[in-house]
Amino acid sequence: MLTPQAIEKVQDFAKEIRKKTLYTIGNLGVGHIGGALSIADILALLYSQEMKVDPKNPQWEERDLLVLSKGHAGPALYSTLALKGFFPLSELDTLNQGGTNLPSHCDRTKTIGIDMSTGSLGQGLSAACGLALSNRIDKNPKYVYAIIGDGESQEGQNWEAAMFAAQYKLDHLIAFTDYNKLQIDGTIDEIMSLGDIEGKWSTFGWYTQRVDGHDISAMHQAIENAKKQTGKPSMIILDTIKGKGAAFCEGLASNHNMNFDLTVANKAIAELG
Ligand SMILES: Cc1ncc(C[n+]2csc(CCOP(=O)(O)OP(=O)(O)O)c2C)c(N)n1
Ligand SMILES: [Mg+2]
Repeated sequence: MLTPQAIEKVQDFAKEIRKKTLYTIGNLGVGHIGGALSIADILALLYSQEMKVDPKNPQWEERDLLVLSKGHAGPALYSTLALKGFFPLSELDTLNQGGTNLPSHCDRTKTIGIDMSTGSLGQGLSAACGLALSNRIDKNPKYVYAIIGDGESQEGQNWEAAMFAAQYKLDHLIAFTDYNKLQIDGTIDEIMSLGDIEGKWSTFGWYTQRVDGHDISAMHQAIENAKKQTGKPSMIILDTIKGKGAAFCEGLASNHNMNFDLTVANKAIAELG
């Protein structure tokens, strides 16, 4: 269990991630703000409490890995990595500009601290399975974490990965579904409902939990539970709000890839306190 002080620290980190993400996308003028803000809390928890990482030694063999399969949320991960000291905060000013190390979608060949290139939805969980299996073959006990979108879950390749991970008993793979109920064109339920999403993952052989994706303590407990499982991969469904924490976009179906400038961003940053 995390102490109240530890929870507060993670919450503060999540707030800083939200502020930097708002700044970075506002500075560029356009970006995937909704899906970036919905994962700020899980990123803060992973990078401050759960993952073994060393910003001074980003290729450390024993580090845990993250596959941000919904690679369009890259700016939230870049903010997290910059705040952790993987690269200078000033690099955030270059998001998606010519010659940048920070493209709009994650690229492991460009950005220090990014473990897998993503952005073509549906592929990240398969990559995470491969990493988890190869770590086991190498007798390296590190964990592989993956974050997939709820709209992304409609991609069939996820379900092939689901079968694979269960078949190979990938118990050092812990995946999250960012269940923010929205995709590009509207709600998940009106476009292609995930139905009984917990039942689906359980039936595919995964240890499945569902928690509030903005509740640090509940997510930490779920990760602890997942680590205790042997012989099964874990899926943690996170109930989240797309655009969480910024009044101008929170919960809006139109917040997927939004145009907004620094005036709007700075107002939202000030409101976060
Ligand atoms: C294979 C593929 N098809 C389409 C896209 C374009 N695309 C980018 S984000 C997105 C919607 C994803 O929705 P969801 O997974 O719910 O993400 P979030 O709500 O977190 O933004 C789409 C269709 C893509 N990146 N890859
Ligand atoms: Mg979504």
